[in-house]
Amino acid sequence: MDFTNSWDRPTAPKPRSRPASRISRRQALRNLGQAGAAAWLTRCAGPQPPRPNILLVMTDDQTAAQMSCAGHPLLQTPSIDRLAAEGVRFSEAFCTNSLCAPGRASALTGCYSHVHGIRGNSEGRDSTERLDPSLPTLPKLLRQAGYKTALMGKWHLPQEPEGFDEWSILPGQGVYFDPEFILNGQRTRQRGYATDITTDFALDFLRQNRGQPFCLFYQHKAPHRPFTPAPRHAKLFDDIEWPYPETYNDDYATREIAEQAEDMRFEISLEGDYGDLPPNLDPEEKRNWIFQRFVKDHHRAVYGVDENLGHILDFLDISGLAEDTVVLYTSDNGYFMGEHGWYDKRFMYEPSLRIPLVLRYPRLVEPNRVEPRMALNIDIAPTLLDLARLPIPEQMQGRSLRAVLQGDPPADWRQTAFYSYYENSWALAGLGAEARSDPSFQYFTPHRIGPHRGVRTTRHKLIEYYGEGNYWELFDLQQDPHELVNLYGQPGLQDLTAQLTQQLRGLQKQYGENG
Ligand SMILES: [Ca+2]
Repeated sequence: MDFTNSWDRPTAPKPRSRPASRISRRQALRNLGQAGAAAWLTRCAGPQPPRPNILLVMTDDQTAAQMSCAGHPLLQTPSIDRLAAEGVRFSEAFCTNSLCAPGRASALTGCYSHVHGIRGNSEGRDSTERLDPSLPTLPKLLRQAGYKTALMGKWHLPQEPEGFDEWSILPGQGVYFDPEFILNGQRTRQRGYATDITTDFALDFLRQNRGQPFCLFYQHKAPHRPFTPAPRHAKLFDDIEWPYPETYNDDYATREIAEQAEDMRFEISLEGDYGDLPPNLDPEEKRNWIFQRFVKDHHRAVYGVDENLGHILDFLDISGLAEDTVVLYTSDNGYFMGEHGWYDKRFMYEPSLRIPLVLRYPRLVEPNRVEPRMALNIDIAPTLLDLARLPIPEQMQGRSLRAVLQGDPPADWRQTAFYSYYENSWALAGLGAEARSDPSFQYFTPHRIGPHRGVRTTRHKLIEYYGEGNYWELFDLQQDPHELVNLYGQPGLQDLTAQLTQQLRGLQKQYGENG
């Protein structure tokens, strides 16, 4: 292990040169036209490739928009872009419960929160939650099949990792600088920046295990709050004013729950994070200062992730592993970056619901494609098992994306996505409807967001806030992509509402979710 990490280490400490053949191949991929794609398909129809290595890259609170391959106007993510250019980017990928620990548990198990047991962040009153140990998980199954398995970085589940031969994890949320890590059960202080250290652990594992099938969970704390970049990136974007989202000054008209969600407003909840907040600012100046700072730091932290991902991809190239390694890039949940005047996640609204999802596997997947079919975080485990040619356990509720990745999606591929957020659901216990509908009733911190569930189709979204007086929202995402006009209860929409409600109840039944 290299313990010499410095916060200000040079941006390219790993070998960056590659054999000429790797460069030629990537260039060839970029130049693939229709004829090239046909040749690719012919190649994919050949003999079965060797069993692939698995590299799961998971960030924390990164939005689907925070990638230059997704059209971000300011942030440059050349490493994620490489994966997208050499693989498939899912443009409609969603989490199923927009929160850290539940998202991680869903990726491990292929199950919804109410099945794997982690509904909240396992903190405070939710601290008794445990991942159901009887469930099959991706690392356990791969390990049983002979893979060497490892987990490096953020874990955030309330019990020790299982199914991994090696693990080096941040305790809980972890910290960015000189963090404590738990190495196979032993606590040890590391020197440096968490994103760099996590990468060094990952590279060490790859160097030592390149000769056998491996599965590496490479999971970053970044860009989670307090959104702290490496000092070498701290000045990025300093010379620009970050553009304000269209919904920055949302008045929450027609959305009562959103109006009540004051703790989601960054000027209310983030002021304490910034000791260098200038004095004597008026409220609007203060609000804008905090927005500029938090949104820039968040993107700077993603910059560090992308830079480090580049070192990992370079290593796969240099080692000759790239062709036979499935690389899946995602985040545990989406995030509000000032939309609706908010930070954080939780709500089923689009910025929080959407996650980045990019997969590269040169042996089977045609490069440079954007896939618009719906993918969910519960699809990750079944997909990676399927690509490893292992059976998918019945308990997994997601579906393998393999056929979708190969451009031959099943005719019955999902047209609806089910979402359910629970944190604070314990606050409902023992409270009748009368108490919950009392205007003075509030869910507890953090964020005071009550439990809700919903269905998203390719055009509409119906949300049921069942903990707050049976409040509903209906959005037409085609006419109202920013979800500003709640159509629920409007004349002429009874049939649509009934259809979506039926779909929601059908999905609850399908997944066994009863609140
Ligand atoms: Ca998260």
